[in-house]
Amino acid sequence: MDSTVVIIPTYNERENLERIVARVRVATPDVQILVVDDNSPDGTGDIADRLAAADAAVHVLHRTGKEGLGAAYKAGFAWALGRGFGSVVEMDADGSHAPEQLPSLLAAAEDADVVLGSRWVPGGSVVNWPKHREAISRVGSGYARFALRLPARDVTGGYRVFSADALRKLQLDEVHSHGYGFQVDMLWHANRAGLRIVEVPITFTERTLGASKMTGGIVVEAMLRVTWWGICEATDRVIGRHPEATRATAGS
Ligand SMILES: Nc1nc2c(ncn2[C@@H]2O[C@H](COP(=O)(O)OP(=O)(O)OP(=O)(O)O)[C@@H](O)[C@H]2O)c(=O)[nH]1
Ligand SMILES: [Mg+2]
Repeated sequence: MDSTVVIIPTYNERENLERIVARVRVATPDVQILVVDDNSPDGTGDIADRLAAADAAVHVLHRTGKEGLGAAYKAGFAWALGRGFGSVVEMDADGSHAPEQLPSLLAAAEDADVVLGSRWVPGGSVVNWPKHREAISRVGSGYARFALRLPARDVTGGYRVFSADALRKLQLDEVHSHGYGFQVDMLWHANRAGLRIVEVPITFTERTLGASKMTGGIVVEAMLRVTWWGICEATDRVIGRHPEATRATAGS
């Protein structure tokens, strides 16, 4: 089956969920939606159940408690792969990722294993983001890109398309990050797996409803992790254990 599912992780997104699901359904009527809710105290899971009952294209995965974005996505990926979807989209519930731009990401996915919605390529932008958030994101992205030699400008974004084959090659059980570092971790593994990664410009709009789950601690944790991965990456390259080197040897 070559169909697509959009995974929307939710934690306390009561004000946003119905609207984002409706926008996805209008922008891309052929894709399915999976809401992965971590037992949100605000009742988001009940809203998701109601939407799923009213529309056969909407599905819900209830998890017992908040375990972070990475754990929610990994559960969603397993659900999608188990049902034979051909591609899987990551999208936030808070409206930062415009469903109206999904067709351009899906078009790019025809020739790529991984498509990154990107704020930091020509044509990409951020709307209503405080300057300090933009600075943190740009510096964090630049640092991770440099430390891990990632072939992209926006390495922390969460609006992405993965082919099912890409997810299978990625070795998801080696992606351990739960919080903000998850997106970087995924991209790092994708690059090490030799996958074709392309960026597509997006307009990222700051949430207007609900609360951010981002904290200073999450940013610091992500920076420390990236530094450690950067050391692993550099060491692997020096001792010739890097997958790129192994592939080059196997191919020659
Ligand atoms: N299931 C689940 N979803 C989560 C969890 N943490 C965050 N999310 C969802 O992941 C998406 C991104 O989280 P946000 O709080 O928007 O994080 P962010 O986009 O980095 O921060 P802002 O830009 O301030 O909104 C949203 O849809 C959240 O509801 C979690 O632990 N479990
Ligand atoms: Mg957000």
